Amino acid sequence: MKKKIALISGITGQDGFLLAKFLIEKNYIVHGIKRRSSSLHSTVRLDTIYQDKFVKNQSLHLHYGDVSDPAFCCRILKDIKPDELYHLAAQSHVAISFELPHYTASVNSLGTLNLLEAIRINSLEKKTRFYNAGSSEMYGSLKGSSQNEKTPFCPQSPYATSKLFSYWITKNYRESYKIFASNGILFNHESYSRGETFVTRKITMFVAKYNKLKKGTLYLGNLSSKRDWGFAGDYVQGMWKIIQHPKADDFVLATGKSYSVRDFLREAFKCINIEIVFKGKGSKEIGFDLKTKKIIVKSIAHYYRPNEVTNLIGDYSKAKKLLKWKPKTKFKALVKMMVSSDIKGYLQQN
Ligand code: NAP
Ligand code: G4F
Repeated sequence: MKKKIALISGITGQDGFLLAKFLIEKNYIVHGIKRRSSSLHSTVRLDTIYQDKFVKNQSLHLHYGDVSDPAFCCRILKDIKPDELYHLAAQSHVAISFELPHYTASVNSLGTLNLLEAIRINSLEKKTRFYNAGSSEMYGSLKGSSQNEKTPFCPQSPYATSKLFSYWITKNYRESYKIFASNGILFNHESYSRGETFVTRKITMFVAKYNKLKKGTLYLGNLSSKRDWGFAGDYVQGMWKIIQHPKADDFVLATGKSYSVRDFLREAFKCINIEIVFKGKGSKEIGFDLKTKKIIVKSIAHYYRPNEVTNLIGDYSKAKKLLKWKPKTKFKALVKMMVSSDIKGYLQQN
């Protein structure tokens, strides 16, 4: 049987890597867009699945490109003509979007438009199924008990606002040009491959270092903010299921439970047998080791955002019903998986 061809924008990121791995295991030929970088570091996640480009019959092919370049988007779609296009490329850091709002909008909003236009210009409306990486950040802070596909959006950052354009233009091209274009509205999902400056990975990497050195301070922002944290491995399967669904549509993927940054810290330090307790409020809060009384965590104003989404909880019942998708990994198992992986990584490198 002819192998399916997938194109992934953002293949060098957490989700791109995990999705590529998943699709290769499903016997796809995977093409990915990578940005030119001055070092090899940006493709480090892909090292385990990449073979030299001169090896015959390989499943993974990388192409230099940038989604903010419309000519490139047109050319790659013309050359690859993918059955499935997973658009994951983004300036995905919410705090950085306040520092780089224009850049964030141009990559996240226009990048999506460039790829949708490339499908249309190359007359691939009937051939290429399009997945857009929408975000729970589009909702803003939780008002009711949970957020689903019908909850009104109320973006609270340049990142969330840029993702809303991306969400609506995907819907618009679905309705106007009959492109199979679906939005995933994904709540936070983490893994051992999570970017090092997102809060979960920042914590687990610190815990791994502290486990060995027994010293140092972790500086963080708002410890009270709550997120619905799932495992990225479960979510890339959800992306694939969204694209396999007979009809293009929008789906929330989440766990339905939320935990604070403080909860994450407690659980992560528990993995190295430290009971961490907290004292103080806001940017004066500290976390210390109950046994030794050493201060390990400090909340500082520097990491606070100009506007904060205080809580997010997703209702994934539509995905459960129509896609038969549900998250398999629970919060505690996720924290443990990330801490164990970082401990192993730290010990190998030091
Ligand atoms: P990530 O680790 O930050 O990866 C982002 C990817 O986009 C990287 O491969 C990056 O390349 C690439 N990229 C950035 N700007 C680009 C450009 N102009 N042209 C081409 N590629 C570009 O993000 P992630 O966690 O995997 O998330 C994947 C997508 O899902 C993003 O769109 C994110 O906004 C969205 N999302 C994520 C979550 C989550 O919790 N992880 C939740 C909801 C939605 P470099 O490696 O070169 O930087
Ligand atoms: O890990 P975060 O930076 O993730 P955030 O802002 O929720 O965004 C992630 O999830 C979104 C889905 O909801 C994605 F769309 C987006 O692309 C990204 O993947 O921050 C989580 C929480 C925030 O409330 C933040 O204020 O942790 C708080 N936090 C506290 N101290 C911190 C820190 N966040 C970071 N990055 N660094 C800190 O030192």
